[in-house]
Amino acid sequence: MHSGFKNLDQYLAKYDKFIISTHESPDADGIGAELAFNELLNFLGKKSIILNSDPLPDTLEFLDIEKEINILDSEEEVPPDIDEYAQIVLDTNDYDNIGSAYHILKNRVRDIFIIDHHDAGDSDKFDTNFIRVEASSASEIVYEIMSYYGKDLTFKSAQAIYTGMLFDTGSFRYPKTTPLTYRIAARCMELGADPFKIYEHLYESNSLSSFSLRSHILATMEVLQNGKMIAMKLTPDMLRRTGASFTEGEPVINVPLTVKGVIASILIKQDIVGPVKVSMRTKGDIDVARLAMEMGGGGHKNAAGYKSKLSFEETYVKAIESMGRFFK
Ligand SMILES: [Mn+2]
Repeated sequence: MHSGFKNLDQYLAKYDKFIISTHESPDADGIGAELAFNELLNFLGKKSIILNSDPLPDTLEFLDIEKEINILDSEEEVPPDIDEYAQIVLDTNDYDNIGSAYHILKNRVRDIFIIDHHDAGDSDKFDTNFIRVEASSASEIVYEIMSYYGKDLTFKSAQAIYTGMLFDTGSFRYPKTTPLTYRIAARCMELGADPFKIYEHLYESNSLSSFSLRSHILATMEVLQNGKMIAMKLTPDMLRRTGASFTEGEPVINVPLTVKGVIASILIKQDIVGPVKVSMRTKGDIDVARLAMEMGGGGHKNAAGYKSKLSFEETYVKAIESMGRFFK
């Protein structure tokens, strides 16, 4: 059995009140895992609050049936008895990637525990948390944790876990998709998760402004490495012009990989307020997780990213340069 179960067991036994958080710009996996995990904590008789740094995207609002997700954007959201809470972070092991839910709460919560499936490099985070890099998604790990505690899924948690897995596996395609992933998906479906409706919520509910943003991003494409890599930009100016949100632009990074022969896609991006970020998506053996970690970020073998302290244009040039190692 994975050592994470024992670590989590000990952690949960120590405390009665928990704050559940995921990474900034939360995605379907982070949100799905949080909703299911919150249900588990309630089942175990614990008090818990979901507190995230950023609001959930409109496309994911259907998951939050009982309006359990709170945004930590000011001191008012911090529980008065914060010193009695321990924190559980889902779907990231990089503290810098948690945002205000980390920066406002650190040194005030009693402890912090990670449940994640991203590569944590050579760190000792594996020893005391629940990090299973082979898992398709944090949602899949939460499903296993719920089974371990004998907690049956409700419609709400089944839908949340299915959505998290669907999103993180690129609709059950990416390499970490296993027979177990499909078995969990089947169980979620038996409990009412509707594949057609969930897909529609995630991928066929885009706003017109996001479609316009997509056209701006695609227009910046630069073909590199003899057609094997494509680089694109998402700028604050595009967001102002189209009225679309940053999170609506981020998935455009996947589009170049639909082109035959393209094995790497990079997107240099910046929200209206915030740092310049680099996202990388690859196919096959191009492992960008380590590259991202060298730059202070993280991720998976074929999907990773980092933040940059350089200007947008300098970052763009450097990001392309650093990918060169894969094409020697
Ligand atoms: Mn994930």
